[in-house]
Amino acid sequence: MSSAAPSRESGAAPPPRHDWTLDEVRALFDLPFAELIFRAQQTHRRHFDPNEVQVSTLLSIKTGRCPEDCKYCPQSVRWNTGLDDEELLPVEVVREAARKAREAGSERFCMGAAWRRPKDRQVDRVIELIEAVREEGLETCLTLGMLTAEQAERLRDAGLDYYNHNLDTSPEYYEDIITTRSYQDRLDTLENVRASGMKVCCGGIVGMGESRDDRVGLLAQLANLPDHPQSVPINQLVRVPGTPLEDAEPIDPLEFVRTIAVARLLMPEARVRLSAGREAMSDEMQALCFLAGANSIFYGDKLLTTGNPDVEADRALFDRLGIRAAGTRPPAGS
Ligand code: SAM
Ligand code: DTB
Ligand code: SF4
Repeated sequence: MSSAAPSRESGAAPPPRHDWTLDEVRALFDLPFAELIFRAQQTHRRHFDPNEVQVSTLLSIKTGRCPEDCKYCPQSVRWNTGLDDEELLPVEVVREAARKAREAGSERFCMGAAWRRPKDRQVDRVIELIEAVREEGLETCLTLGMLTAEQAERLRDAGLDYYNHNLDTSPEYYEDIITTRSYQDRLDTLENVRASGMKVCCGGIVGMGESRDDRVGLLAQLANLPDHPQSVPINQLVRVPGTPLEDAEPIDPLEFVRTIAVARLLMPEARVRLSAGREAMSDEMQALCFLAGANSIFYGDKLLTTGNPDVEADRALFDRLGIRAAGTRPPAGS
């Protein structure tokens, strides 16, 4: 074996569980840091190459004036965040953005719209966008808000690979954050997406002033879904001026790393995405997150409306850590 080959954990992996109790998840969070990270890294190596990270690019295809009241979100019509609103983007603009993302090395193109739920005629327009992105050779992901079963089936038929819909936080903390759609509404949309056969991208946000028990509750909800989401974005709140959470107490960085590690242990086969908030993280903290089992990021200098590290910074980070983007191969002989 060449010295650059990652050591993989051998032995049969236990089957994924869907019956986690809150006490069990709490006990993982309570482990000494070194023990938690070691276990997470062991689990990670059973299922993934630890030196490979999946990269996706985000584009806001419809920006601002959202009727929902999510307290973290710069796009809610209720908060004055100085955002430039934009109607649904034309297909050629989206195609061009997808082409650039592919040229930069991105594998998946994720499009987000500031809607509560799309109307059927809006789904028609979005299907044209899916087709254009597919023609550029990228995997596709959408996040449009709540979906009916029929809409999910139409998107699946158009070739959509992933649908992102987050639970955001624990059921207990949820009403402190959003009042215009319920936790159950979210579970219903997730069920519609799952039943359509599309892959599910579902995670949450930390650093919103929630307690550790809320982080425990969020991860237990995700892990106890009928199937684990294939992709689990863990967002660190981007504190946008004008939103009610602009002054939220930042989360302790090591507690964030613990959240990643517990997500990896609960959902061993999922891509755990180190999602929003990386601009505020040091290289060292991101390295710890990868060590804890994160293996996906957003790539490109913008998320939906807020900033993200630029491609050069991420290339330099990957080089420092010996990480390569999924879908790329190391040079022969290395
Ligand atoms: N409107 C759709 C919805 O909410 O279902 C899709 C777009 S919405 C912006 C997608 C996700 O972005 C939210 O569920 C939330 O998890 C995340 N998000 C929004 N604002 C954020 C912020 N300031 N910091 C971190 N994550 C954020
Ligand atoms: C997810 O969990 N995070 C992404 C994606 N899914 C759509 C969105 C992050 C948004 C951060 C705030 C913004 O840029 O507007
Ligand atoms: Fe609207 Fe989505 Fe933002 Fe909530 S998170 S306000 S639903 S765009």
